[in-house]
Amino acid sequence: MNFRGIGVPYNAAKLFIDDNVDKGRGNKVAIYYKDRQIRYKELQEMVNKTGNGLKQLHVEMENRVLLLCHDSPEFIVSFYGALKIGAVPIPVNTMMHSDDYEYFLNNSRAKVLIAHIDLWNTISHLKDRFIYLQYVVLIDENGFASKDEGTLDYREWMSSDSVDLHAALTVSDDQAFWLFSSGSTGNPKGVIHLHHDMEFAVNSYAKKVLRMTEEDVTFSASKLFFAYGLGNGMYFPLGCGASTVLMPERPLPEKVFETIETYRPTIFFGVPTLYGTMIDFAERCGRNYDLSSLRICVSAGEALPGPILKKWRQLFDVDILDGIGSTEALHIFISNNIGDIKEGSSGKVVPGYEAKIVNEHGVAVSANEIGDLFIKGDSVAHGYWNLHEENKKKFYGEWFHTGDKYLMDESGYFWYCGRSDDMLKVGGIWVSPIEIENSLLKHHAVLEAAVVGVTIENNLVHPKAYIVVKQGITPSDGLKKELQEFVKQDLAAYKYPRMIEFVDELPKTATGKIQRFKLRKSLSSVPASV
Ligand code: 3UK
Repeated sequence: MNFRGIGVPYNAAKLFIDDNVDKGRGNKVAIYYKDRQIRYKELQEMVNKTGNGLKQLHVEMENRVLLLCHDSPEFIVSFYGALKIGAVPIPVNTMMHSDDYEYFLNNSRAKVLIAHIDLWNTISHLKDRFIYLQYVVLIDENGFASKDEGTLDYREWMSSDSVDLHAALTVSDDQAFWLFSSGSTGNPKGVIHLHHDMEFAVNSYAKKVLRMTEEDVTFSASKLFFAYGLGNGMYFPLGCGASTVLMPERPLPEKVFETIETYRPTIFFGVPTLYGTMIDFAERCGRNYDLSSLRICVSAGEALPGPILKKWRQLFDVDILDGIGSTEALHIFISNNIGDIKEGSSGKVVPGYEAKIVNEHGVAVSANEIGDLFIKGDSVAHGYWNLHEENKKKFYGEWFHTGDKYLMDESGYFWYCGRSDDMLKVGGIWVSPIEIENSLLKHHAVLEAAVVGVTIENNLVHPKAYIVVKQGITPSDGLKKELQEFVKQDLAAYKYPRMIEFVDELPKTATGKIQRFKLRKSLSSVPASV
């Protein structure tokens, strides 16, 4: 029967999961995880069971499902299971402070949470504050041992369901998934992506820049809950019928090296800080790690310093492609290319996207002039959830305002010049100076605080706090340590200020706004070791 208003069916789960089986890849390994190998056919069955399981929990089209998961087959299965029934999965950062999950759950109004049990245990004390949450499904690889009443065992929950599931009649412009992006004033923004966005990113960056094929095996040290990791480790390989290696542990250099040696991926994805620490580790331990399986490495999140690229090549004989992407754009839209790498630059516009650099009047600047970077392309998000004013500031018709300062040279290479706002990228993760300042201000000794990024070796950034202490308090090294510990406890630990300087006053505007640019300026004349 023909019903009006339904549109042409398009469902990303069909494309990324079912199509692989239909194309004869049923027996091919889709996921390597610890000692498990999950083939496409099995993956499809798990996705269908999970989709059916969600339906049993009364999840309907457009309902949100929050995923608080380590990198694992269950992450991928839950993501596509939700998509297949037209629901909207929202993977979230596993390293946040417990309060942040109250925000994610309430802001998204997710009905169901699928979580690894260790992560749930860190937030379950807040469960009375999750006002829309109805069901909690827990993944516990050591057998189910949840003490929380009403929680469901993932394995048991999905095992009883049918392996058959028809994709919901979503269309290409339906909401597919959200990713939370950190805002400069502290509150994360729900970035809404549509069903067609992943396919667009696969056909542009993954296929045209990385030249990914079904022969590839990907390994992303950046986790799946980041927009970067989500493509690298999930929808790029699945979209090309390739295989992905998932590593649930923290990406420490030794573990990352071991994982590459064990699974022999062909493409590796990391952030500049990780490449830096891996080089350092390899040099210190004097071991020759075998990275010969890699045909290319990728870096994103922040600019890749030229010296890191050079050293990596020297040690491992493989190139790193730096490219800039964002949560809003979904993935990388300006990138270096295989055989065409300009050290220190972000490269050229990825086929399928357009970029422009404009001045404060919106007029395009000439070559070598710094301006604001705008990009255009079909993977750019639909918008932010419930942030009407913010949407007006960032989404200009077809163009997205990245918030980055860039210049393009005469040869079309793009060079990163910094953020338009004060946000810091520390180890590839956004850190809001305001959030750190607010945390420091909770400490009894702190009168005022201002946080800026300090460029350390290799152009990497660390948060530094300038602090004015309250009267009667004597600044000391002991107090510095205490303040660092305090922030580690109050916020996600990675946000603590690596350096602290006590000052008599902070530079401010007449209206009392802290002038962070002045602090940054004073820093540029200070030796890098401070
Ligand atoms: C900065 C870079 C210089 C830039 C991301 C690849 O990082 C990602 O997404 P986020 O939303 O942050 C976006 C912002 O990060 N940035 C990212 N890459 C670079 N600056 N050189 C780079 N190579 O300020 C950008 O606006 O966390 C990266 C793929 C998907 C992503 N979401």
